[in-house]
Amino acid sequence: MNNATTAETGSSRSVRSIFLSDIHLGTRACQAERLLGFLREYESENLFLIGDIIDFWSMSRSIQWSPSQNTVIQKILRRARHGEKVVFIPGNHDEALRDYNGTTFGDIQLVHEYVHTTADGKRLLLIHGDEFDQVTRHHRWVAVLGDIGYDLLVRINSVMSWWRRFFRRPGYWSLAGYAKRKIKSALQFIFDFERSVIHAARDRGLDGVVCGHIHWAVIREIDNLLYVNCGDWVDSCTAIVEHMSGELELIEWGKSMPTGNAPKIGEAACAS
Ligand SMILES: [Mn+2]
Repeated sequence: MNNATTAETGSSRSVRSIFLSDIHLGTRACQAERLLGFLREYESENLFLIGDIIDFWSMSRSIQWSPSQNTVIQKILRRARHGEKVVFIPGNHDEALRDYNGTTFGDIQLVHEYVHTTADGKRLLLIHGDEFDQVTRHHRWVAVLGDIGYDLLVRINSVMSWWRRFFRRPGYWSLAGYAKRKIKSALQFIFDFERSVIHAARDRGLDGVVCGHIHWAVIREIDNLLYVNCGDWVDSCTAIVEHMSGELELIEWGKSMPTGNAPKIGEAACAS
Protein backbone atom coordinates (compact mmCIF):
# COMPACT_ATOMS: atom_id res chain seq x y z
CA MET A 1 0.00 0.00 0.00
CA ASN A 2 1.27 3.40 -0.87
CA ASN A 3 -1.48 5.54 0.60
CA ALA A 4 0.42 6.36 3.80
CA THR A 5 2.62 8.87 2.03
CA THR A 6 0.08 10.22 -0.45
CA ALA A 7 -2.43 10.94 2.32
CA GLU A 8 0.05 13.41 3.74
CA THR A 9 1.32 15.04 0.56
CA GLY A 10 -2.19 15.74 -0.78
CA SER A 11 -1.19 14.98 -4.36
CA SER A 12 -3.92 13.70 -6.63
CA ARG A 13 -4.05 10.30 -8.28
CA SER A 14 -5.96 9.49 -11.42
CA VAL A 15 -7.65 6.13 -11.58
CA ARG A 16 -10.19 4.74 -14.00
CA SER A 17 -12.77 3.75 -11.40
CA ILE A 18 -13.50 4.00 -7.71
CA PHE A 19 -15.75 1.46 -5.99
CA LEU A 20 -17.18 2.37 -2.59
CA SER A 21 -19.79 0.71 -0.43
CA ASP A 22 -21.23 0.82 3.09
CA ILE A 23 -20.50 4.45 3.87
CA HIS A 24 -23.52 4.61 6.22
CA LEU A 25 -24.07 8.38 6.06
CA GLY A 26 -26.46 9.42 8.81
CA THR A 27 -24.76 7.38 11.52
CA ARG A 28 -22.28 8.43 14.16
CA ALA A 29 -19.88 5.69 13.08
CA CYS A 30 -19.61 7.01 9.50
CA GLN A 31 -16.00 8.04 8.81
CA ALA A 32 -16.93 10.96 6.55
CA GLU A 33 -13.75 12.94 7.26
CA ARG A 34 -11.55 10.09 6.16
CA LEU A 35 -13.68 9.47 3.10
CA LEU A 36 -13.26 13.13 2.14
CA GLY A 37 -9.51 12.68 2.44
CA PHE A 38 -9.70 9.69 0.13
CA LEU A 39 -11.96 11.47 -2.41
CA ARG A 40 -9.61 14.46 -2.43
CA GLU A 41 -6.72 12.15 -3.23
CA TYR A 42 -8.30 10.03 -5.97
CA GLU A 43 -9.91 11.39 -9.09
CA SER A 44 -11.60 8.97 -11.44
CA GLU A 45 -13.63 8.55 -14.60
CA ASN A 46 -16.17 6.28 -12.89
CA LEU A 47 -17.47 6.33 -9.34
CA PHE A 48 -19.49 3.29 -8.30
CA LEU A 49 -21.47 3.55 -5.07
CA ILE A 50 -22.32 -0.03 -4.18
CA GLY A 51 -24.98 0.28 -1.51
CA ASP A 52 -25.59 1.33 2.08
CA ILE A 53 -24.35 4.80 1.21
CA ILE A 54 -27.07 6.49 3.26
CA ASP A 55 -28.29 4.55 6.31
CA PHE A 56 -32.05 5.12 6.40
CA TRP A 57 -32.48 2.25 8.89
CA SER A 58 -30.36 4.02 11.44
CA MET A 59 -31.79 7.43 10.57
CA SER A 60 -35.30 6.23 11.36
CA ARG A 61 -34.10 5.85 14.96
CA SER A 62 -31.85 8.90 15.22
CA ILE A 63 -30.09 11.07 12.70
CA GLN A 64 -26.38 11.73 13.12
CA TRP A 65 -25.63 14.07 10.26
CA SER A 66 -22.35 15.98 10.46
CA PRO A 67 -21.13 18.82 8.22
CA SER A 68 -18.51 16.50 6.73
CA GLN A 69 -21.25 14.06 5.75
CA ASN A 70 -22.91 16.94 3.89
CA THR A 71 -19.61 17.61 2.17
CA VAL A 72 -19.41 13.96 1.06
CA ILE A 73 -22.79 14.33 -0.70
CA GLN A 74 -21.74 17.66 -2.21
CA LYS A 75 -18.45 16.24 -3.49
CA ILE A 76 -20.19 13.28 -5.10
CA LEU A 77 -22.82 15.50 -6.79
CA ARG A 78 -20.05 17.83 -7.93
CA ARG A 79 -18.06 14.97 -9.45
CA ALA A 80 -21.18 13.82 -11.32
CA ARG A 81 -21.83 17.35 -12.58
CA HIS A 82 -18.26 17.62 -13.83
CA GLY A 83 -18.61 14.62 -16.08
CA GLU A 84 -17.57 11.75 -13.85
CA LYS A 85 -19.86 8.78 -14.38
CA VAL A 86 -21.53 8.12 -11.02
CA VAL A 87 -23.59 4.96 -10.58
CA PHE A 88 -25.47 4.33 -7.34
CA ILE A 89 -26.64 0.82 -6.52
CA PRO A 90 -28.84 1.06 -3.39
CA GLY A 91 -28.25 -1.49 -0.62
CA ASN A 92 -30.54 -2.72 2.14
CA HIS A 93 -29.91 0.28 4.40
CA ASP A 94 -30.86 2.63 1.57
CA GLU A 95 -33.46 0.30 0.06
CA ALA A 96 -36.01 3.17 -0.01
CA LEU A 97 -34.09 4.39 -3.06
CA ARG A 98 -34.62 1.07 -4.85
CA ASP A 99 -38.05 2.34 -5.89
CA TYR A 100 -36.17 4.80 -8.10
CA ASN A 101 -33.90 2.23 -9.77
CA GLY A 102 -33.62 2.99 -13.46
CA THR A 103 -33.84 6.76 -12.97
CA THR A 104 -31.21 9.48 -12.92
CA PHE A 105 -31.04 12.32 -10.41
CA GLY A 106 -28.39 15.02 -10.25
CA ASP A 107 -26.42 13.19 -12.98
CA ILE A 108 -26.33 10.07 -10.82
CA GLN A 109 -27.70 6.83 -12.26
CA LEU A 110 -29.67 4.66 -9.85
CA VAL A 111 -29.64 0.97 -10.76
CA HIS A 112 -30.23 -2.35 -9.04
CA GLU A 113 -27.11 -3.89 -10.51
CA TYR A 114 -24.56 -2.94 -13.11
CA VAL A 115 -22.02 -4.64 -15.36
CA HIS A 116 -18.73 -2.79 -15.55
CA THR A 117 -16.05 -3.71 -18.09
CA THR A 118 -12.54 -3.00 -16.87
CA ALA A 119 -9.86 -1.51 -19.13
CA ASP A 120 -8.42 -5.01 -19.62
CA GLY A 121 -11.80 -6.47 -20.55
CA LYS A 122 -12.99 -8.14 -17.36
CA ARG A 123 -16.78 -7.98 -17.07
CA LEU A 124 -17.76 -7.49 -13.45
CA LEU A 125 -21.16 -7.64 -11.79
CA LEU A 126 -21.63 -4.70 -9.44
CA ILE A 127 -24.17 -5.49 -6.75
CA HIS A 128 -24.59 -4.61 -3.07
CA GLY A 129 -25.11 -8.24 -2.10
CA ASP A 130 -27.78 -8.28 0.62
CA GLU A 131 -29.98 -10.55 -1.50
CA PHE A 132 -27.26 -13.21 -1.14
CA ASP A 133 -27.23 -12.88 2.62
CA GLN A 134 -29.57 -15.59 3.89
CA VAL A 135 -30.21 -13.68 7.10
CA THR A 136 -31.37 -10.39 5.58
CA ARG A 137 -33.16 -12.19 2.77
CA HIS A 138 -35.34 -14.63 4.67
CA HIS A 139 -35.36 -13.15 8.13
CA ARG A 140 -35.40 -9.44 7.62
CA TRP A 141 -36.66 -8.81 11.14
CA VAL A 142 -33.65 -10.68 12.52
CA ALA A 143 -31.33 -8.34 10.64
CA VAL A 144 -33.23 -5.25 11.78
CA LEU A 145 -33.34 -6.47 15.36
CA GLY A 146 -29.72 -7.53 15.15
CA ASP A 147 -28.85 -4.03 14.09
CA ILE A 148 -30.49 -2.49 17.15
CA GLY A 149 -30.28 -5.37 19.53
CA TYR A 150 -26.75 -6.69 19.60
CA ASP A 151 -25.61 -4.36 22.39
CA LEU A 152 -28.84 -5.01 24.23
CA LEU A 153 -28.25 -8.77 23.95
CA VAL A 154 -24.79 -8.41 25.45
CA ARG A 155 -26.25 -6.35 28.30
CA ILE A 156 -29.03 -8.87 28.94
CA ASN A 157 -26.43 -11.64 29.00
CA SER A 158 -24.38 -9.86 31.61
CA VAL A 159 -27.48 -9.23 33.74
CA MET A 160 -28.38 -12.92 33.40
CA SER A 161 -24.99 -14.12 34.54
CA TRP A 162 -25.14 -11.72 37.49
CA TRP A 163 -28.58 -13.16 38.33
CA ARG A 164 -27.19 -16.71 38.11
CA ARG A 165 -24.33 -15.85 40.42
CA PHE A 166 -26.56 -14.00 42.86
CA PHE A 167 -29.01 -16.87 43.19
CA ARG A 168 -26.20 -19.44 42.93
CA ARG A 169 -27.72 -21.01 39.85
CA PRO A 170 -25.71 -23.69 38.11
CA GLY A 171 -24.50 -23.21 34.56
CA TYR A 172 -21.59 -20.89 33.99
CA TRP A 173 -21.94 -18.77 30.87
CA SER A 174 -18.58 -18.42 29.16
CA LEU A 175 -17.92 -15.23 27.28
CA ALA A 176 -14.90 -16.82 25.60
CA GLY A 177 -16.96 -19.77 24.43
CA TYR A 178 -19.66 -17.46 23.22
CA ALA A 179 -17.15 -15.34 21.27
CA LYS A 180 -15.60 -18.45 19.73
CA ARG A 181 -18.98 -19.70 18.50
CA LYS A 182 -19.72 -16.23 17.22
CA ILE A 183 -16.46 -16.06 15.21
CA LYS A 184 -16.97 -19.52 13.77
CA SER A 185 -20.45 -18.65 12.56
CA ALA A 186 -19.19 -15.29 11.23
CA LEU A 187 -16.57 -17.04 9.08
CA GLN A 188 -19.17 -19.54 7.84
CA PHE A 189 -21.44 -16.60 7.05
CA ILE A 190 -18.74 -14.84 4.99
CA PHE A 191 -17.89 -18.08 3.17
CA ASP A 192 -21.56 -18.71 2.24
CA PHE A 193 -22.01 -15.12 1.14
CA GLU A 194 -18.94 -15.15 -1.13
CA ARG A 195 -19.98 -18.44 -2.72
CA SER A 196 -23.49 -17.29 -3.56
CA VAL A 197 -22.37 -13.91 -4.95
CA ILE A 198 -19.81 -15.67 -7.16
CA HIS A 199 -22.52 -18.09 -8.26
CA ALA A 200 -24.65 -15.12 -9.43
CA ALA A 201 -21.75 -13.72 -11.49
CA ARG A 202 -21.14 -17.13 -13.07
CA ASP A 203 -24.85 -17.50 -13.92
CA ARG A 204 -24.67 -14.25 -15.85
CA GLY A 205 -21.54 -15.38 -17.71
CA LEU A 206 -19.38 -12.66 -16.15
CA ASP A 207 -15.78 -12.68 -14.94
CA GLY A 208 -16.39 -11.61 -11.37
CA VAL A 209 -18.25 -9.49 -8.91
CA VAL A 210 -17.74 -6.28 -6.94
CA CYS A 211 -20.00 -6.08 -3.90
CA GLY A 212 -20.22 -4.77 -0.35
CA HIS A 213 -22.63 -5.47 2.49
CA ILE A 214 -20.48 -7.64 4.79
CA HIS A 215 -17.89 -4.93 5.61
CA TRP A 216 -15.01 -7.18 4.65
CA ALA A 217 -12.77 -5.74 1.94
CA VAL A 218 -10.91 -8.18 -0.25
CA ILE A 219 -9.80 -8.94 -3.80
CA ARG A 220 -9.59 -12.65 -4.31
CA GLU A 221 -10.11 -15.38 -6.86
CA ILE A 222 -12.83 -17.91 -6.12
CA ASP A 223 -13.41 -20.80 -8.57
CA ASN A 224 -11.59 -18.86 -11.31
CA LEU A 225 -13.82 -15.83 -10.85
CA LEU A 226 -12.85 -12.54 -9.29
CA TYR A 227 -14.47 -11.76 -5.94
CA VAL A 228 -14.10 -8.15 -4.86
CA ASN A 229 -15.61 -6.56 -1.77
CA CYS A 230 -15.30 -2.82 -1.11
CA GLY A 231 -15.40 -3.07 2.70
CA ASP A 232 -16.82 -0.05 4.50
CA TRP A 233 -16.37 3.49 5.82
CA VAL A 234 -17.61 2.96 9.37
CA ASP A 235 -14.65 0.97 10.57
CA SER A 236 -12.02 -0.22 8.11
CA CYS A 237 -12.14 2.72 5.62
CA THR A 238 -11.46 0.72 2.47
CA ALA A 239 -12.07 1.29 -1.22
CA ILE A 240 -11.36 -0.53 -4.46
CA VAL A 241 -9.80 1.36 -7.33
CA GLU A 242 -9.35 0.33 -10.95
CA HIS A 243 -6.13 1.66 -12.43
CA MET A 244 -5.93 2.80 -16.06
CA SER A 245 -4.54 -0.66 -16.93
CA GLY A 246 -7.67 -2.34 -15.55
CA GLU A 247 -5.79 -3.68 -12.53
CA LEU A 248 -7.80 -3.55 -9.31
CA GLU A 249 -6.31 -2.45 -6.02
CA LEU A 250 -7.65 -2.50 -2.47
CA ILE A 251 -6.94 0.80 -0.74
CA GLU A 252 -6.85 0.62 3.04
CA TRP A 253 -7.23 4.30 3.75
CA GLY A 254 -7.79 3.67 7.45
CA LYS A 255 -4.35 2.15 7.89
CA SER A 256 -2.56 5.38 7.07
CA MET A 257 -4.50 7.21 9.76
CA PRO A 258 -3.76 7.18 13.47
CA THR A 259 -6.99 5.47 14.56
CA GLY A 260 -7.35 3.06 11.63
CA ASN A 261 -8.79 -0.32 12.50
CA ALA A 262 -8.77 -3.65 10.76
CA PRO A 263 -12.15 -5.17 9.88
CA LYS A 264 -13.76 -6.91 12.84
CA ILE A 265 -15.25 -10.34 12.46
CA GLY A 266 -18.15 -9.65 14.81
CA GLU A 267 -19.23 -6.70 12.74
CA ALA A 268 -19.01 -8.65 9.55
CA ALA A 269 -21.38 -11.15 11.09
CA CYS A 270 -23.89 -8.38 11.72
CA ALA A 271 -24.12 -8.06 7.93
CA SER A 272 -25.03 -4.44 7.78
MN1 LIG B 1 -25.88 -3.88 3.41
